[in-house]
Amino acid sequence: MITIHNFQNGARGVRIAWLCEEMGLAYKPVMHAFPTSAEYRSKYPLGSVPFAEDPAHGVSMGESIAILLHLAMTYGPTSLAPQEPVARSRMLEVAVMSEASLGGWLNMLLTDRYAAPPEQKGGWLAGMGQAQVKRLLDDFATRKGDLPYLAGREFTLADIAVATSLAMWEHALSGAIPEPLVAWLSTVRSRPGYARARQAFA
Ligand SMILES: N[C@@H](CCC(=O)N[C@@H](CS)C(=O)NCC(=O)O)C(=O)O
Repeated sequence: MITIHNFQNGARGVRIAWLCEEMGLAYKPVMHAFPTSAEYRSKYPLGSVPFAEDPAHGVSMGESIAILLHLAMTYGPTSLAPQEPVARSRMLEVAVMSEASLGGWLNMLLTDRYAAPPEQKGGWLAGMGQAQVKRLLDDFATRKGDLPYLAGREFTLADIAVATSLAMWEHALSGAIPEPLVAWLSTVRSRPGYARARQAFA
């Protein structure tokens, strides 16, 4: 049984539960308060979420995209992580971008909005962050073009990765979704696995 540690409604933990739902993998959701406890940090010293345990394979790991890839590689193959090199490269590029590029700016904006002292909010870097997020969302839209999904014709873990990043952008940062991504986002969000994954951490 895979254990997923997360905050209540934490989008990055939901993305792991969503992949498990899509793959039919059993998982146990464990909810933590912020800041995380000393007991949690004894398992995962960074103290952030998500963190996953997969005891059947002796695995304990953080970084949500790495966890998605671990699960897809260990319990696949499925169309969520295509084998064909071109489709796979698109899936990997978009999935990694969702955290290495988009997620970094989202975290900076979340810190500015919810943790920065009032007199320091909304500075030059926050303006740059807003502009960079919009640039990345436009890039996702360009990559998708007329294709149904971000990495091509199939729904993949890249769609899960970006759709959950967009939940942070839309709901925690009041960000707008660019028009070319609206229909795609609505389609992927209507998947029953997404509703079940959100429910697990509600
Ligand atoms: N790149 C990491 C980001 C993890 C992250 O920033 N998690 C947030 C919650 S979504 C968090 O734990 N923030 C509190 C902290 O870092 O102490 C991932 O994808 O797992």
